[in-house]
Amino acid sequence: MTDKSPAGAAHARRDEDILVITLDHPPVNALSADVRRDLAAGIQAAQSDAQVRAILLVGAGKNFIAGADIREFGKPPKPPALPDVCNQIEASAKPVVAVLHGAALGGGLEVALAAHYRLALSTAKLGLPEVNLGLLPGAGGTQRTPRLIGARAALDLMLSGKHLSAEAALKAGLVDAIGEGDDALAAGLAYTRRLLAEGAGPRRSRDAAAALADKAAALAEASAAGEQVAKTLRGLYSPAKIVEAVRAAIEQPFDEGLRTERTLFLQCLESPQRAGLVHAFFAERETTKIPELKEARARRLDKIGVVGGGTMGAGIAVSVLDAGLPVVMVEQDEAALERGRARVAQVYDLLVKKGRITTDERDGRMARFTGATTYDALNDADLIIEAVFEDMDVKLAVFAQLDRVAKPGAVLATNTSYLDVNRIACATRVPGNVLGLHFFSPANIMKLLEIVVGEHTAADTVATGFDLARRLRKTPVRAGVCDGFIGNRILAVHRQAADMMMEDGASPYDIDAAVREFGYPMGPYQMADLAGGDIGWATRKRRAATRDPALRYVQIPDRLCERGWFGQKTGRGFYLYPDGARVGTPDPEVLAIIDEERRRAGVTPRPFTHEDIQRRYLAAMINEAANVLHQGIALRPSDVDVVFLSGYGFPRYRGGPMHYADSVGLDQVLADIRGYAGEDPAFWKPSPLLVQLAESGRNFASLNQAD
Ligand code: 3H9
Repeated sequence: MTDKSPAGAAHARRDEDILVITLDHPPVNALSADVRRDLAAGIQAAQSDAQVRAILLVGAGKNFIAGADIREFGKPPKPPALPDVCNQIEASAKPVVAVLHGAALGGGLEVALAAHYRLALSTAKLGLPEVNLGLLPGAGGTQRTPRLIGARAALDLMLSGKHLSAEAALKAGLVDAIGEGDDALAAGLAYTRRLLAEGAGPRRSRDAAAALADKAAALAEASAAGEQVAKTLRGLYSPAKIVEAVRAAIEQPFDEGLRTERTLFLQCLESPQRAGLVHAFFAERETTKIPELKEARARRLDKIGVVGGGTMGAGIAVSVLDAGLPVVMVEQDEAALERGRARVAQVYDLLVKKGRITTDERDGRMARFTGATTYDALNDADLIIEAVFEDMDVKLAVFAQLDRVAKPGAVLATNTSYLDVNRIACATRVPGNVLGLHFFSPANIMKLLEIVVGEHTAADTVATGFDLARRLRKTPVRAGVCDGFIGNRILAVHRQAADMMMEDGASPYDIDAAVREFGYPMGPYQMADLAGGDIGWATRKRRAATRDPALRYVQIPDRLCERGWFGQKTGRGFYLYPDGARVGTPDPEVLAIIDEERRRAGVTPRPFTHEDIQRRYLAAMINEAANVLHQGIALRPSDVDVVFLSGYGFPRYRGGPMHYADSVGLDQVLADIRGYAGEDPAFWKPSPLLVQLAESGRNFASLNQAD
């Protein structure tokens, strides 16, 4: 072997008559400007080197290439552009082979599609997930993929952003062969030698014609996808552009199609949705960057205890069983335990029915589940999660028992949504072992896990909470102690803003519609009906004694709860749910109750446009989020964004409330709040952090960068 060039982001060396270009840009070989430059130089050098008969592209480390370098989006472009590099690869006079292993995603797959032959190892994950970042495959992917696998399969890949296994990719026609073992270089060299021995020359995807030969059928597939997008991916910008690009692949010659793709890609790149989605991508990867993980390691987790077999306890148990860990559930008596076990079994039976898991998988998971009616059964658990009734005295009693039975070093977690984790910790002799693990319902589905760090919580207890989150495939966010932590504390405030608008003249149906129009899947009153009005009512009653009398209190939700209208589960709440319907219909009686309450409160109703509603709702959310940041309850603005994106349905393409606030401009948000303060200065108090940032011309993102 001869070294042809010094090691760079992509380095080339000859192995007999094959030039091996290794993409070497940790951690995932993203196609940064340096990688593109070196890759292009390698391809060019091979053309004039008489000793080179073929070129092999391989990734260093675990991945081929995870795509374009996402960090470069929004910055001035640096040549060479990726589409040009792909065209250069495809134009090579000598055959180019790509060996795909680990991530071969986005621009990474596009590089491979521009190569002449593709070998995939069993570790390969192939996909065009640009849609998740508000983009479309912009390096020829929208033109080459349909030519290789047809319009329907290409659209499915690009609109879903899903990953394909090597086998699925072979079946689809995206790769030519599957290689043995996990040594990408060895497998790639062997495959390339075989191709050379067979006399294989360049074979260009741009010339593949069979898959789009039936133009009319392909156009019909594109139209069907367009209709589907309009229905199911409502509000998203890039999916329609993907369909348009595929249409160009069908109707236009290749080079013209590439130009169309470029125009559409640049439109997506400039869109605020791309900025929001890329922000969300990085924000989710930031949440584990916390001080405790720098100084401590997680404790060992082999067995998990769950106290309480209600909806929450059962959901947590399923989540833990899914992760391959054994669970022991403790309930107060046999009947309650049986109900808890039945809830867990019911989840798995449903998954079997839907074909998501096999009966063997269900049985395997249930075999890891044990139940008990005494706390002593928890004495060998490494981490115990309490999920009992949301009442401080009940929780204190449970923690006193856990303190008695838990083995030394066991982590004790409370799943409380609001209560003081510091007080709960003090019910034990080892408050350093106690933290909050706030799961969201249904706990086996919702990604968000707030990890609540109390004043006594030890760093390795926190690290263990994050390790559990990783194993459960949750998105963990570190939160400090306060009433409601990050999410529920902020929610309480913007829900209050919504209630005030309801009393002042907007109907709950107007408010829900405006919030949906903003991009939420449902509005706050639909959400309240789904969650059950009794839960919020209990919290309001708990807070009644400590409520600030200067703050306005809207009684409409209480009036509904007093009638037993708790939402879906009782057949009516803010909406009517006749005959167990899951989608509610507006209820004239609710409107009459609201009118009555307005009269009682002496309010003359006034109209609110959808824009008015959205502005107030968001301003209240952003202002309280700023308070949460100011008080150190959340470590950074992007953590607040993640909480709202993964736990509360905030539209992902808007990046989360903090990113959204930056995009609107903090001076604008502050001006709105100051305007509303004229009506109600007690509620609309600008957060000191918001004032400080707005008045110094800074934004929330500047705080993300500071840490
Ligand atoms: C594209 O290709 C556009 C083209 O069509 C057109 C261009 C003209 N760039 O997720 P992890 C970082 S769009 C930069 O924790 P995992 C990530 O931030 C792109 N950085 O690991 C993290 O950094 P840190 C289409 C990237 O093993 C570290 O790598 N491609 C990129 O759980 C590890 O990541 C995609 O959308 C990137 N492309 O998952 C794929 N990718 O350590 C996006 C990752 O500082 N990537 N990083 O926090 C993924 O889906 C996952 O990262 C992957 C690995 C599956 C690869």
